[in-house]
Amino acid sequence: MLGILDKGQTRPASLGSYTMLAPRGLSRRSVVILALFASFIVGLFFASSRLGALCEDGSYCDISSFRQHLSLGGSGKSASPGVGSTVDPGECDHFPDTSNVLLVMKTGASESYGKLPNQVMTNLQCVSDYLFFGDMAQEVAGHIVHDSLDTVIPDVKKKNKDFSLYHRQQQCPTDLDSCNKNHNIGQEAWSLDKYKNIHMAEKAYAMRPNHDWYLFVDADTYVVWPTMMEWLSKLSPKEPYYLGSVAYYSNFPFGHGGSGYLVSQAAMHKLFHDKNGVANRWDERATHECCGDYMFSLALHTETGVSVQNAWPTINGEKPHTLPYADNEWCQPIVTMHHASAQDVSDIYAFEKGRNFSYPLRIKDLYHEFVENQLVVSRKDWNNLSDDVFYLNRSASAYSDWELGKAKKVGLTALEADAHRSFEDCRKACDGASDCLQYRFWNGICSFGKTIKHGNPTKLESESWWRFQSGWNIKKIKEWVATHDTCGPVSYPIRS
Ligand SMILES: *[C@@H]1O[C@H](CO)[C@@H](O)[C@H](O)[C@H]1NC(C)=O
Ligand SMILES: *[C@@H]1O[C@H](CO)[C@@H](O)[C@H](O)[C@H]1NC(C)=O
Ligand SMILES: CC(=O)N[C@H]1CO[C@H](CO)[C@@H](O)[C@@H]1O
Repeated sequence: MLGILDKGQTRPASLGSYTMLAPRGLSRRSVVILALFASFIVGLFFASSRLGALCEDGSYCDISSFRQHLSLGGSGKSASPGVGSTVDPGECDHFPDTSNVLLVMKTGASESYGKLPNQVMTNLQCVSDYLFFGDMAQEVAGHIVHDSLDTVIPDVKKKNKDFSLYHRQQQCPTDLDSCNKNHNIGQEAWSLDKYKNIHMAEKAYAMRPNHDWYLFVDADTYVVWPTMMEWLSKLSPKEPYYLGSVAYYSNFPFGHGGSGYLVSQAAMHKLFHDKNGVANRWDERATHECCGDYMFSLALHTETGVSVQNAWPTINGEKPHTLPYADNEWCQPIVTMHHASAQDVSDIYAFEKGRNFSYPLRIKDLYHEFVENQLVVSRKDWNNLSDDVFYLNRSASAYSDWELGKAKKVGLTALEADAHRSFEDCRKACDGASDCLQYRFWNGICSFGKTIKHGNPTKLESESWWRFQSGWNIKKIKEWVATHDTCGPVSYPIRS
């Protein structure tokens, strides 16, 4: 008791004064110490319960993931960053609550260092929960990448040259770039990739069994979260959904992986709940099939009967400079883009932030932000992707069946008949055709584009015959935009 008396109270004058003084002493130091102790206990309790929650759903129970979890807004009930976050205050103010979606991002060890840190620093800052899967266990700038292939049947991995990259990576005694330098890494990474998709879905579901939606994307996919969350709020995860941009392999439909695909809780539950080794049933088959996104569709359909539903162009494989800006897409909402470089991801995120993460983001919004001010009358060594109608002289070069198939052969106007002669003739023909907005000249082919596309620089060829040149009819494009720019209420794909 003495210890907590005020300095001047070392000698209790009397029992009476002591009992009078004691409460005063307690109300100062003792209260401070008790309060400190109590908050320490509460803090411990809180921390262990959060750790417990993390461990239960199969995640890592170490301190770094606990800290990461806190900084991502805990279990994601709030979009605002938590204590200890490196996210700027206010960054997530207008960002939607994404806590019912698990983002599963696929990468490979040869690209993960180049792509993941940029995603984490931009578009994933305010996302509540995500997992990275690759072809090797890694820690990239403090973020865990899980090996999706460690559970592939050992016999399939053995003596299979698809796995040579996998084994080499694990034995690499220096940085991976050096180990991969003298190999055809693009081809090797592609061959290994097809084994990942079903395994990473199975692992993600085991680690996080309770999300409403599972969104599978690549490391170069941009996700438009505000628009996607609005769309998903209209669909029930209790229905077995598998939504994507449909592609076909041997006539079998699947959701294109780079565009991303969404799988509802009900579909994931049918595929994986209370089952063992679902992914392993497909390992052998993958050795003689083409791709992982196709394998996932095949597995899901075979095991559950659920088929992909087409959500294109909302789920999209292009990005602002390669998207066609066309009648049927202009007003549509967009929630994914593919082949997004680190700069694309950073730029599109800055654009979204600048509009306070408002929704919907329509395809036309990307045109106005990224393309409109870049269009010029013509560009040399540039492919504007115009390929709707071709004009060519079939005896002037060795044209492919595809090119000959696109060529207009009958009923040519005088301008069209001359279009193949030069870039200038091609321009005149396009100017004279009411539906031609842009054109490209290359290999003696004049091609018209009836939609707006920006495109890419091309290799500088020494022979002028092989140099690309592209042109835009700015006046007609402006008129087209003006007549299409008013959109009605937004229409999301797939109705429940
Ligand atoms: C974004 O929100 C802030 C307030 O939070 C407001 O001042 C600003 O004008 C908004 N910007 C846009 C483009 O809506
Ligand atoms: C087509 O190409 C051939 C071979 O180069 C040439 O002789 C002919 O004049 C060309 N025709 C036209 C219409 O350009
Ligand atoms: C990306 C793309 O569409 N590239 C095409 C550009 O045009 C040339 C010539 O027609 C085609 O060969 C490319 O495939």
